[in-house]
Amino acid sequence: MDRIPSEVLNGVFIKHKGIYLDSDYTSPEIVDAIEHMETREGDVFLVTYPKSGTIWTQQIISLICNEGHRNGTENINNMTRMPWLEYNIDNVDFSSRPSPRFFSTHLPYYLMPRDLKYRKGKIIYVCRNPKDAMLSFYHFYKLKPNIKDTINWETFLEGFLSGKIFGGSWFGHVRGWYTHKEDFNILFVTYEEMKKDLRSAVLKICKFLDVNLDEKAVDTVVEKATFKNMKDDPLANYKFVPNSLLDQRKGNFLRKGIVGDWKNVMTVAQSEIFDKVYKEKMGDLPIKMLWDLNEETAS
Ligand code: PPS
Repeated sequence: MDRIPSEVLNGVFIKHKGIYLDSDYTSPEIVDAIEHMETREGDVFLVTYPKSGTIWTQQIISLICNEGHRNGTENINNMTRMPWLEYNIDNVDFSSRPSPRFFSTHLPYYLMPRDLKYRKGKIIYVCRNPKDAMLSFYHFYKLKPNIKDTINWETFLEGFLSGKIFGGSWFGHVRGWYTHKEDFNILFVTYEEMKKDLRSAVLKICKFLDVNLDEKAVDTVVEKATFKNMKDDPLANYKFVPNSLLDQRKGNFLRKGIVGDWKNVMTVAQSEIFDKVYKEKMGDLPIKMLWDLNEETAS
């Protein structure tokens, strides 16, 4: 995997401190400033590698923490509720937001606000098995108007495995956050556990956030966070993002929402190459990856 698949980077991404940033919407200066951002006790940061269940978890957190979201009396989209740290496209003044503040980010652990290392603020890290994240990412690339080249699956796979892709390396991201978890007040959740048992995942997040919801409220959170309902929910489905940023005429952000879709696309040879890289880069960590809900195979 030494060859750099330049099509995957396509000129709009710039390398900065080990990751690739979308230079149309952020800059090294913006990212560097985040390290010095002041955090507060009540802050909640949702952290993911791209395509791992971010907007799903945004919806869950927002529903848990806002009665007005649960009962439909507030008309605020999830990106407004949980703005992106490094892609602050609406120029939100983070410092003037009332507590508790909520943020979303794809940043690696070492670029996060330094205060977080004093366990000031909570982090929810969502991880998805990398074969499904990669496939979801491949489709997402097609929605980004600032990527002009048509990228084939083979090339994308190379880019993903070598980490030369928007967001950087999946392996570096997950490994970094996992091995530095003691430095943070952090809850790890997986996309697959949310798929398997959404209610249990919601309760786990409630506990971490110190929010007590009655049975009915939990039911509402679960109901409104299903794939089917999120797809039709204008506050949650990211259809509010303009086509100039994300062209959803070419495909849906909420695409399939399943575990194991990679099996429909990856050849046996591609999967074997992937497994080899996975073993080399992650094999020493006690992380259990669920590649398919039917199989319960963990590695
Ligand atoms: S991004 O661009 O990084 O913020 O994307 P992200 O939100 O992390 O990931 C998008 C994938 O999450 C799926 N998704 C869901 N799956 C199951 N249930 C619900 N409710 C849900 N909401 C979003 C979304 O469909 C993308 O996965 P794919 O595999 O492409 O369908």
